[in-house]
Amino acid sequence: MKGYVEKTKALLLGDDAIGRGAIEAGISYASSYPGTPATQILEYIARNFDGKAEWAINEKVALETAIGVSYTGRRALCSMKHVGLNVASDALMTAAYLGVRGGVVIVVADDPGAFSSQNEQDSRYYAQFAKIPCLEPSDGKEAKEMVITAFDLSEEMELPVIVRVVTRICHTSSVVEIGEIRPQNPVSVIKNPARMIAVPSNVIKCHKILNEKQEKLKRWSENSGLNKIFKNNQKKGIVACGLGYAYAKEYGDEFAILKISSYPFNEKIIEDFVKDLEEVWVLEECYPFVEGIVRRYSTNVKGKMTGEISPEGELGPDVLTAYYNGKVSKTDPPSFLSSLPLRPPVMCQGCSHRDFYKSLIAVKPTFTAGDIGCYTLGASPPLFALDTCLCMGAGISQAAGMSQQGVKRVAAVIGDSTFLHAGIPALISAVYNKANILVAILDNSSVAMTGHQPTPLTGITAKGEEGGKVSLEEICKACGAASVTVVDPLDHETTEAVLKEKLDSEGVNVVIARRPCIHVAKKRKK
Ligand SMILES: Cc1ncc(C[n+]2csc(CCOP(=O)(O)OP(=O)(O)O)c2C)c(N)n1
Repeated sequence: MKGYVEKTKALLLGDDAIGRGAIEAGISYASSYPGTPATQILEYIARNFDGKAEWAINEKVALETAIGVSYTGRRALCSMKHVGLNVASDALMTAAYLGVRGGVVIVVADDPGAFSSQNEQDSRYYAQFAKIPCLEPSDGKEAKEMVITAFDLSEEMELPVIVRVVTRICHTSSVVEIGEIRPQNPVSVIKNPARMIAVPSNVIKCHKILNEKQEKLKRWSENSGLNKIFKNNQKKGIVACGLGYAYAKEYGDEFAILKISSYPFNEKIIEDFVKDLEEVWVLEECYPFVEGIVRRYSTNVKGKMTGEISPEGELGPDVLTAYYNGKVSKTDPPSFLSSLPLRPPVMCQGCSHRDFYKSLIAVKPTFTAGDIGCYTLGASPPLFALDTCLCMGAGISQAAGMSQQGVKRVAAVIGDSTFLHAGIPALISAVYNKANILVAILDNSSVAMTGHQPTPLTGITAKGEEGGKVSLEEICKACGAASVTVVDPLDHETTEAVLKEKLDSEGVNVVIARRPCIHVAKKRKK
């Protein structure tokens, strides 16, 4: 096990602690798609767990596979970054209706401050939307314990359970207790159509069962001890959710604290807490999810809805001090960050994406729809080579949309992993609807952006073993591309000539710019 280990204690990164929690909970399976800040959870499990730990092709597949494992009666962990839950949400909403057998825990890592993400959405709304429980730890130590609790809760309620963490928990280390590893559940396959087949004749009954669980879930929160009041005659108080509790403790003498770690909860605890308080703060990362509830029980609330705390960005440990010193305005970054130099990401020296962009710029597309990965940095100066970036897989569809309105010489640029994740349906749709676009797939043999994870194109698994291998050229041909041409982006002359020809051609033409990421190439040489 990586990290400093002393008898039954270890200093572990938050993500590693979560991975350890899942192993101790007796999982039989773990699945994920890379995404900062959640990536290391699966990497830790792949290194330290003898059973199956897999990179799925996207988050929806990861969750669906976990549900399949649950149908064998065994426990499965599924981890992802917050926007990954958007992709998995179709499976999640109905899985909540049908329920699970073996425990299914979904660890979702939100990214307040959007340090490495396309937005700063709040996953607690997904738990509420799906009517399932959500546990929210305040540090890595709690995260490990809550993953174990979440598996027990999942099996008790027969529901998937979300554990919501944030960047500062995933990427900071804390001392965790190393516990025993629970034996895995035995495999047992039981057919139960009424709870496994979401057809109209079943879903209303399933919805009723889900609705009936809601009161039970609130009672569970109440009895769990995870939501707790610390009050000692103070006149001011803080409702602290998840990481907010770590910040609230900084003000623990002067402020009473209500720690919230389990949703849904009985609102009586809020009512009891705010009674007699002259000032109530709500510290929660991302959106004012709990603040809206607190405002129903007190008129003395300070938080994101009234601007005492910035509704954008992350909180930071000095959130209240900054307010009392008159330093907070809605647009300021947290004051503890303003003292640090900005370090925007840049393309690595020698990155072949830069070579590709040189050729693309030279052939002057009318418009270039981009996507998400290291190659998104091509949108920045001095290249200015991309005109859009929305979500994974969107570039091909956006380019097709422009082409359908008669815009000529439109290009889409997408990475190999992003293409497999969400680009294939977009490519098929563009072919089917007769778009005229150039699709450039930058194949660098890895998911470089998130730390060089392997892809099915490399045929290497999350555990570094040999897996099945798929061919990018064959996929593109099977999708009906008018042509598929492979170039080496370092060969500027050929790349430029091919791009020029394909930009002016009819149909959907795919150009694969293939060159392993320099870091992957270095590792392979070693
Ligand atoms: C739904 C979703 N899942 C995960 C991510 C995290 N993520 C950003 S880019 C990317 C893939 C990058 O790999 P690739 O397309 O091969 O491009 P590269 O970085 O290697 O150039 C991932 C996994 C995300 N932004 N959105």
